[in-house]
Parts: sequence; structure tokens; C-alpha cells
Amino acid sequence: MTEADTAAETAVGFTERYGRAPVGVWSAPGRVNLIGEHTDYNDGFVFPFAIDQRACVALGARDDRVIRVSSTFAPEVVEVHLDELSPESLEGWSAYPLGVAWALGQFGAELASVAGVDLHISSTVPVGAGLSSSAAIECSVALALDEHWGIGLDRPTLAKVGRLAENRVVGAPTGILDQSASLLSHADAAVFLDCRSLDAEVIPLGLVADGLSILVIDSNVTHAHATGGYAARRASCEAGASALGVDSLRDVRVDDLPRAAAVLDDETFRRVRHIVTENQRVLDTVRILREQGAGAIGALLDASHVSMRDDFEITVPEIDLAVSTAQANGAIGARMTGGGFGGSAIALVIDALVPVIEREVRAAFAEQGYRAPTTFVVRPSEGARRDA
Ligand code: GAF
Repeated sequence: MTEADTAAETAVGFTERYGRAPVGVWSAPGRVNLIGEHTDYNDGFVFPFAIDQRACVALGARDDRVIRVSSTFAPEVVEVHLDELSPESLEGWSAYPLGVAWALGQFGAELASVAGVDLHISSTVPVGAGLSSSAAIECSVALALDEHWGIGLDRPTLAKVGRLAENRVVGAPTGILDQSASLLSHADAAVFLDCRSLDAEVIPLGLVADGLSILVIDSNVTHAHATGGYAARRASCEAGASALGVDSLRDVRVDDLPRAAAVLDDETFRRVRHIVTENQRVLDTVRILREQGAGAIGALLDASHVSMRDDFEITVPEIDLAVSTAQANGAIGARMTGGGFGGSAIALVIDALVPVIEREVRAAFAEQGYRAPTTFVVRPSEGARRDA
């Protein structure tokens, strides 16, 4: 199904639910993070791109103060009065779109004077695969409501709106990576984002011209960042920064690591070392991409994976197997992408090797008795937009 089909189908779904046509359809993509993992909430660098799987939202005007939201992934229509929107009153899947409506109010939108809306949402971004299905919903809804209500926030601010919904309403202590990728990306390029200044630069990847593909290997081990390991890693980073006397780990350089080793316990040191070296790898990836093209960044992707596996300890055996099998079968580089504890690996691959690596990874999973992975090539795509 093409992206235009998805937008048209979302409009049809809206009409079926609400008995009238929508006034518009907006969409926003999931993302792959090429490199720079867990660096965002440490004020560091990330280098993601939007993928060609998107969440779509169709919107219809109302003349009262009610918001209704329906979707293709749950049978119910959730209804809330605009005066009753609060982080505490929202739960389940509807916390993502309704959380965004609440968060817009925290960024200056005069919600007291807007009329309600009906929303219908669909998505082709796989859930729990580490590809930011939640940010895709948040960013499509943020763009739709911002335009419909005439708020006029810029895209970096809309990314903050999405992150606030995720942090305060959904309860996941995430950074700004996913929403920035979803809102700022351009086709055939990745976004080099400084998460401290929020300066963003769109850098062409040139994959098609170089005959390269990014293969996603979804381990089908699902993750959730509202609980567990993600928050623990964030706490370790904060403890490390505090022990080293810096505001954030962005302020620690690779040359400072011997001093850090003398001050920190072994586990905290390894968490810090991942962040510090990962920031440097992002900078090196951007430089090498510019100088030599994507075919030359493989060793950095591989090193990033080792760091996530051994220092940050956020990979799982299925993901490690996906990465090592891709590498053993000719991938230029491979690493886990996203927050970890499941989700997906990516492999940078010469086009002709894609089917070979897919086959070998599947065979390796079967041999270990793991649930079959889902594999697909992603195309670096345009960020959030109005479709109709
Ligand atoms: C998740 C979070 F949402 C991001 O903010 C980021 O921390 C990422 O994990 C790890 O790089 O996707």
C-alpha cells in the first residue's frame, strides 16, 4: 500500500466512524536511529532518519469542546472534554494523541478558546519494534492540532510537545530523539541533531546512489520504556554526571575517561563510557559520511553495538544474534537501533546482499529456537506533513 493509500484509507475510516468527511489528513513517520543511542537525554548528539512507515490522523471539526479519538488498533472511541484534559485523566493508547492535546496547552496554546475535534488514527509503524510508533502518533497529532487550531508552533517546539506527552502522560522518561526525527527529517537524508542546542542539520545519506540499503531486523522481542531498564540507565547517567561534577555527560570527553574510571564504580563508569564514546561516534559518522559516503561508516556502527552490548547493557541475545549474523554475511555495519531491551537491529548492506542477510538471520534465529524475526528495508523519508 502506498503512503497516499494510507492517507486515503484513514480518511475513509474517519467517515465510517463519525459519519462525515474529515477536514484534513496529516501523517508523521517512525524513525531509525542510525547512531547515537541514549545520548539525547545526556545533551549529546544523535543521527536518526524518518522511515517510510507512518502514522496518519484524519481530523474533523466540532462545534462543542469535546475531543473524540478512534483508531484502527482499538475498537473503542475515547471521548474527553477539553476542560478535563490532564495527565492523570488519560490512559491506554489514547494517552498518546490526547496527551499531545494537553501538552500543546503547556506550550502556550490557548486551549480554553478552541473547539473540540474528532480524530481517527491509523499507523503502519510496527509497535514495540524500537521504531518510534508512539512518536509517529504524537507528531502527526501535534501537527494536525497545531494547524487546525491555528497555534503556529515551529517544528522543534512541536517535538518538545510530543516529548512532554510521552514523559508526563505516557510516563516514559525519554529524550527528544524520536519526535525530532519524525518532525525534522527529509527524504534520503538523516538529521544530525545537537540535543543541547537543538541545532539540527539535514545531511544526505546517498544510499540509492551508492547501491546501499538499511535493513531492519525486528527481533519481535517487544520493549516498553515506561518501565524498567530505560529509566535505570538514565539514572546511572545522571549519577555519573553528578559524581564527575558536570551538568550532563555531554561535558565529558573521551580524553577525560581515565579520570572518570578513577572516580566511578565499574558499572557507572561503563554507562558513562558508552555515552561519551557514542557522542564521539556520532561526530565521526557525520564527518566520514561527508568525506567518504555511507559505505565508510560500517566500523562505527559495529563499535556502537559493542558499546551498547557490553558497556550500556541494553541489548538482548536475539538482537546480538541479528547483528553478528548480518556482519558475518557481509553487512558493511550493524547495530541495535532505539532504546533497547528488545526492538530492532539495523544493517547497512549492499543492495544485492539484502536477501542473503535476511535468509541467514532467519536461519540463525530458527537454529536458536527464537521467534522468527521480521525483516524489511527502510527508505529514509520525509518528516511529518499534511497529506490531504
Ligand atoms: C527511545 C527514547 F524515546 C529516545 O528518547 C532515546 O533515548 C532512545 O530510546 C535511545 O537512544 O527511543
